[in-house]
Amino acid sequence: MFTLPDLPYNYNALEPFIDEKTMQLHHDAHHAVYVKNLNDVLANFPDLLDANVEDLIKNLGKIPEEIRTKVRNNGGQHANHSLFWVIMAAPSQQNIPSGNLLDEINKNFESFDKFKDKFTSSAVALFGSGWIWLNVNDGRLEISTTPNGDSPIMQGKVSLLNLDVWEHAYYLKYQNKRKDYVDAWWSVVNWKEVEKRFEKLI
Ligand code: MN3
Repeated sequence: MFTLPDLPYNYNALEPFIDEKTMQLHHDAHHAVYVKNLNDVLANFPDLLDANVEDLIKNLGKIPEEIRTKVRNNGGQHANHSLFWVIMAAPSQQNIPSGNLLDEINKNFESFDKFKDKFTSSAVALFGSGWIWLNVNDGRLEISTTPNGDSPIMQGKVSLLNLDVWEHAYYLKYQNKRKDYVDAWWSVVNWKEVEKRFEKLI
């Protein structure tokens, strides 16, 4: 069975950038439902219920066709949110990455500010619901977007960082002002965790 991971901090830890009520609903209602739906759709497939969610969505071609779309949507969203919670943390002094990750960002995007601008514009430009990602693809860093619950894992990529731009992630506090949400979100990125994920790959 798949289980809803606990948040690694309190619901109000990301205030004032992301509000307590949004975090509570986002985790306890939205993410919980994706996990429940995934377990329900796999109820008759015990082998798949034992899988790791990342392996599950990496190999969608092996999922029986009649349940594939539901596994893609709910498995994708389970994996996406599980990453999203841990790459955020209470606002700290460390607002930018350091070490090897910063070097690599500078190499691929010229500077951290240019990286941030590009990521932010991708987030603002994405039509409808979806996610923005920082991936390692063929040994290089790239920014990508996915619609709905899709994940770069489905394309064989590894992600270091993601941002949820579904309206449920920001509507209570920011309404239609997605850019304000994205600008605020940079203050709660957990660069230590993102660096840790990068170090594991190199
Ligand atoms: Mn969400």
